[in-house]
Amino acid sequence: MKRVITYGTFDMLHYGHINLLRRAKELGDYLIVALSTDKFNLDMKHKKCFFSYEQRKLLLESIRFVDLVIPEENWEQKKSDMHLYQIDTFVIGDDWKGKFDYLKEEGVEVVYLARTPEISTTQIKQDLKSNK
Ligand code: C2G
Repeated sequence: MKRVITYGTFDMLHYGHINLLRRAKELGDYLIVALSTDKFNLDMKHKKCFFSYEQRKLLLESIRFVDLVIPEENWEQKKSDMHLYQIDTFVIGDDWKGKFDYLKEEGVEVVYLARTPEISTTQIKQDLKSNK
């Protein structure tokens, strides 16, 4: 069984996130999503989420591509996660291209997938604000 993992905030879930999760699942048989906690988002990613961790987790767990949701609490956990969850492939959007190549040393394949253009949580918030 090929085990794939990805990491993210996934706030205000949209089709760009779904495109990523669908393609991530296509790379294996079992997809784990490490979901950024509210504390990690606030303190380290400087993101204030619209939905709480529990609400974002519920949404992700409802997606048929997703098999398990775990907390992402810091930048450093990825290395140990690869072994803890016996990961074969790490995947993330290409806005992170090159940033996680060091995980190859843990024996995992590292894949950067093209982002879906024009959609982002920030864009949604801006459009709503300007009544687009
Ligand atoms: N994404 C995408 N297309 C978009 C928007 C997002 O493919 N239009 C992808 C991102 O590249 C990422 C995933 O969806 O792989 C989740 O996006 P975010 O919630 O913005 O994740 P991010 O804040 O980049 O967190 O340790 C890694 C970080 O936690 C990644």
